[in-house]
Amino acid sequence: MREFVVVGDDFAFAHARIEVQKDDLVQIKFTAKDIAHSFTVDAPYRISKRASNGHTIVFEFRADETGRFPFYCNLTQDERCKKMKGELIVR
Ligand SMILES: [Cu+2]
Repeated sequence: MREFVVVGDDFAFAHARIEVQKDDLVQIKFTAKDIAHSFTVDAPYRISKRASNGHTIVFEFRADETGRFPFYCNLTQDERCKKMKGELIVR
């Protein structure tokens, strides 16, 4: 299993780049530090996980599609969440 720590804070992600191999099982520990944020990836992965401020959530998925997929925060509480961008790269 490939494990990644992603923190959403001050309208950015760190790590903003997650690089794995096809068929890896990927575990993300996602913390929203300042306010609530989400970790969202559109099709084909269709992941959307929301963490409340100060909380960490853990989830897993199988990286079964190759390509480069943006991840972002889809919450609308603050306009600046739109600036939050990262990339999932599956080779
Ligand atoms: Cu956000």
